[in-house]
Amino acid sequence: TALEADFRAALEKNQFVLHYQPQIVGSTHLIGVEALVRWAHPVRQLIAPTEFIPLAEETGLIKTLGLWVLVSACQQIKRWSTDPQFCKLTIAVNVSAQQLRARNFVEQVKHALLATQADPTRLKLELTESLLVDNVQDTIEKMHSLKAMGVSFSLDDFGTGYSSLSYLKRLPLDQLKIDKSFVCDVLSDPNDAAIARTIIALADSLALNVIAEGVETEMQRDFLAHAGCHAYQGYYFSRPLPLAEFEEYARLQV
Ligand code: G
Ligand code: G
Ligand code: NA
Ligand code: MN
Repeated sequence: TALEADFRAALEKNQFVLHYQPQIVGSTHLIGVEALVRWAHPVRQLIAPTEFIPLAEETGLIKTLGLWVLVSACQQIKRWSTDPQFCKLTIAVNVSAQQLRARNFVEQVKHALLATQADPTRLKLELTESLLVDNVQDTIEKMHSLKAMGVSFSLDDFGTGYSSLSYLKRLPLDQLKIDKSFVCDVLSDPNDAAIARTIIALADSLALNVIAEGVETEMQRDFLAHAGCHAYQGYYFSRPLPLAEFEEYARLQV
């Protein structure tokens, strides 16, 4: 298709950019960002990932794009490392199933870290549950290799997939991320409220930290805080921002 040809060309021409969405603890304490990719198409407006990630998955080009995202995030970690305002931030990167399953995934991450000289403890990889359903043993081994370097792991969209609790126990995770579909109606839907509370309690029992995504209002934040979740990401704090705007946002936090 035309879009596919465009997309291949875009990978060669480096037409992608990362936006950064703040992750906050408490009321204002900035602890990190999630990196979210956008396609800076020369003719169209900035294209959202929902428009090209499915295509990238179908064509396998997600592996090339994913590597670009990883290296770019590591470059940013390195750039921030000399600035006292930014050097403690983590960057969370989304990892697709195809990327993780690649035989050389661990090598790719190591290479990205070494080539950019980024501090591995600033890199967080976001996995989704669907990704953990098959090849669990392989996933666990890869996670252990990367954790040995200092990389951390978050389980994205938690509660929406099919992973069983027995896998959860075996995976060397650091964080559960409460999916935004539960946060959205947490104040009005008792089921969503119960699910959010249960995920927070589960994280607590497994000694994992927990972050809620899709937090849009102060009342949602307060509900979550009351339930024991103290890390948040969402429009209430900020939408995903281009680098310069994110840096300006961060400077205003102190
Ligand atoms: O960024 P947005 O805010 O529109 O993201 C939409 C979807 O695209 C989300 O599900 C997000 O996880 C996914 N996405 C954004 N950036 C990346 C990326 O770098 N890699 C992968 N695999 N998915 C991404
Ligand atoms: O799928 P994943 O969890 O990786 O992607 C996060 C997605 O959620 C991105 O598309 C991001 O733009 C979006 N997002 C971030 N904050 C909010 C929010 O407060 N509300 C909603 N509806 N979406 C959000
Ligand atoms: Na994510
Ligand atoms: Mn998510």
